[in-house]
Amino acid sequence: MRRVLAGLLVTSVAAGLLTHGPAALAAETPVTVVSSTFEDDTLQGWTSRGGETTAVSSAVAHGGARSLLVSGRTQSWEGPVLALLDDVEKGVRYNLSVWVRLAGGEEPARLRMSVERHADGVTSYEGVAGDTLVTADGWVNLTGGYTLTSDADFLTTYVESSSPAASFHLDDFVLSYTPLPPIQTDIPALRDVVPFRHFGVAAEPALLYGEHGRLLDRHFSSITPGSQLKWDATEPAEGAFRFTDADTLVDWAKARGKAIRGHTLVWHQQTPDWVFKDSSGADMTPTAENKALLLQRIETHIRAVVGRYRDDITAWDVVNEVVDEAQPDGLRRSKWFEIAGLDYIRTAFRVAHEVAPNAKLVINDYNTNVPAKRDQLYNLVSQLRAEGVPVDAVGHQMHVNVDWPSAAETEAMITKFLPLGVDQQITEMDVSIYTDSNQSYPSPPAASLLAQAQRYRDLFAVFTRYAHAISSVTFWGLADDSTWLDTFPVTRKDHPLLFDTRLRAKDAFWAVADPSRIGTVLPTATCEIAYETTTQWQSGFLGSVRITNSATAPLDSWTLAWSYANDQRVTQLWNGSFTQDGPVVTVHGAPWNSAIPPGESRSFGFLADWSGANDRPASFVLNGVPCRWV
Ligand SMILES: [Ca+2]
Repeated sequence: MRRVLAGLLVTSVAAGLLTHGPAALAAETPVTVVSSTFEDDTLQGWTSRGGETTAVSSAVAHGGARSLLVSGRTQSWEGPVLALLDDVEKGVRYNLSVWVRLAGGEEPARLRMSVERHADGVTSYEGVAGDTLVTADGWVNLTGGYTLTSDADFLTTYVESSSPAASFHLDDFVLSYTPLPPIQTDIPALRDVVPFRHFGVAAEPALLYGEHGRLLDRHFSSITPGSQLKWDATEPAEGAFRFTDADTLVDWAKARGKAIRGHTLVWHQQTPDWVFKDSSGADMTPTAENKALLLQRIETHIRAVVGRYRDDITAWDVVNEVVDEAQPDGLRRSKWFEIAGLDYIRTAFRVAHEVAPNAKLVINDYNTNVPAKRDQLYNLVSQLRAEGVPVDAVGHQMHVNVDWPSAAETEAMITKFLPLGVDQQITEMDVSIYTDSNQSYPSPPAASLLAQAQRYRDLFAVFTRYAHAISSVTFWGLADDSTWLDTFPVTRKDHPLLFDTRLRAKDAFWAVADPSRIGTVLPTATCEIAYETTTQWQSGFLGSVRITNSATAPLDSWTLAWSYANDQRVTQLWNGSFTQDGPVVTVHGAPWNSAIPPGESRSFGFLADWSGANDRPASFVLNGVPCRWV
């Protein structure tokens, strides 16, 4: 499994896609906790991280007439920093947003925004917005989410640059959060209605709080720590074991009587470099000596990690993604394999079984519904079990999409392993709304969400038919507000899970809970927006927007909001009035076009400045309700 990213690039306007009901709508408004505009000619709490100079500047501004200018940098980590400890509450998901621009004459550079946290004498650096190309020609928005998940005694946010010397401006920083509505309690608890012994999600510490924690607790009977038990988290340096984050998840689950899946002991990713260095510190080559050293490291690692949770973790993904059907022998050419051959798998299972004889030991992989891969995995499991290697279960990751695989392919995946008498587990399920890397939807099309529900329904029908052979079903994430698919295989918003970005049950939820109700939560689009750039020139453009009332009731008045992804600024608008706050434009209808009868449309036009790029807004919200765009 790949890493789950905590960061989620959602603006305050886009955060409410597909939520319905008064409670959800009332909670859509973001609450600003901190904002920095520098219009009072002070630093507003910002300081320098190092020896650079931080000062208010009137050379350029994103909003108003002033910005912050950082100059005299000599180190990449030098940059403006703001203390947040007094402003941030544990367990709340915040959005951080700031506009940056290089000082005049600077060569383009990559800037990023991060959080620095100190706790128990340990310093952590957590990314909020990744490296983003910035120039001296226009403002660029850095934005991302952050949740503080443990007590801290120091917490700051800062902006730095890959280019040590670049001087840059910063303006319109906002720290905000959008309160979540209470979770639905009038829907079935999934763990009570599915036939599987364990029904779980991959969890991060941020999911244990507030409404996320309540949703997780209500519907699921098992968790899989998403990244906290991987080798790079538990043994980043040889013999230096670290269990703080894993303990947080394990303790939470134990206190609520939930099962815990361990993920993962041996994988070709997220393994520190030191594991593959020989005794002199050079990269290992395939020698008998190096093989012995590598197997010894596997044994030491597994004894420590599995041993710590011997009484708590009921299943372990002992090895992950070891099959490569393109190889004649079906075995992935990882460093593990190149140095130790199949013995790395044998050793991992043997030691795990010695330490935790009651845990189910799993060989976990993706695309096990592809016949060539499935058959190579079958051959490997057959061989290992014939040798007496304690492989108890096959893990099917099930990272699939709305079009694939079919129920028949999935049934063939399950039935292939039945003769071996092994347990089977669905370990990382999600159903992407995308079927190729070129697609990117500003908001999830209703047809995709319906297809997704039907896919979940068909695949769960197979799992249910073979529930006697499947002890566990786990999703790779809790809700659509945070999924690793937002950045894999490309960056775009995905919606692959059972709950939406506001934690409301989707049709995909009903596909699992009660398929007869699929379609009952499909959004009834009440508005459609046509947004057009009519004319565009070097620094400006002319735009038009048409709003269609597709509901059955008349609209007496309307307020439309959207959020620009680039540095667009509306300067004039007709047939309405407007305000712009950072990227968010809000338009009220003029007296003569504020009423829209059902089925009719009203339009307005505007003039705006742009620089860098002029992408259309990702989403539109009319009177607090997301619209369909056409
Ligand atoms: Ca300003």
